[in-house]
Amino acid sequence: MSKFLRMALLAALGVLTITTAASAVVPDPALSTCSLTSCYVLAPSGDSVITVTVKDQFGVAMNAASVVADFSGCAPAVYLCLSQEAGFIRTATTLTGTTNASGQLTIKIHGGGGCAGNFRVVASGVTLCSAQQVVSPDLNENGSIGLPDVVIFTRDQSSGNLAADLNCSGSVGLPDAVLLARWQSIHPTDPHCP
Ligand SMILES: [Ca+2]
Ligand SMILES: [Ca+2]
Repeated sequence: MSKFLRMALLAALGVLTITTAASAVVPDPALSTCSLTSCYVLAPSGDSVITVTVKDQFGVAMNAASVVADFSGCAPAVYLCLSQEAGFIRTATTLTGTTNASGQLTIKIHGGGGCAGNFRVVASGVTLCSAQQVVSPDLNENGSIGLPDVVIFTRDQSSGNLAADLNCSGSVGLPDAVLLARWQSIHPTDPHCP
């Protein structure tokens, strides 16, 4: 092998190594941030906003990373309204958006229903955070907050069903009833859930 050919092969190998390293950049949950806690309140008005900042294993903000709010671990008890915020793609159980140049994304989810399951926020295939309980003031999953929800709430309060634990306190009581009344007063409906 000539000296020239050997140098050319080494140079090509170097490019290949660099390319492989660059493609291996993935989100690092330890360096990223996510505001989702263990209990999430899902409402037609999308009040419970989740904010994420996606960073890779080098601590560098990831621009244009795909971030999925994944309710598949909760389906079919949870529904997502047919209309969502601009820039998001909806399926029956997921809502997908894209980070900005700072690696940030604000996720406002319009939906209802609740479950004890696994709701995850996933960036480029890596789980950033998760909630084991999803609750909702829209207890009958019809896209609005009204009398039927109050009826179900009363039943859940009697039975201790945490589906009505609207303040994620671990029990159903007066504070949750106050929250439901407030929702019914301020956000009984939303244009995203006709
Ligand atoms: Ca309802
Ligand atoms: Ca509560």
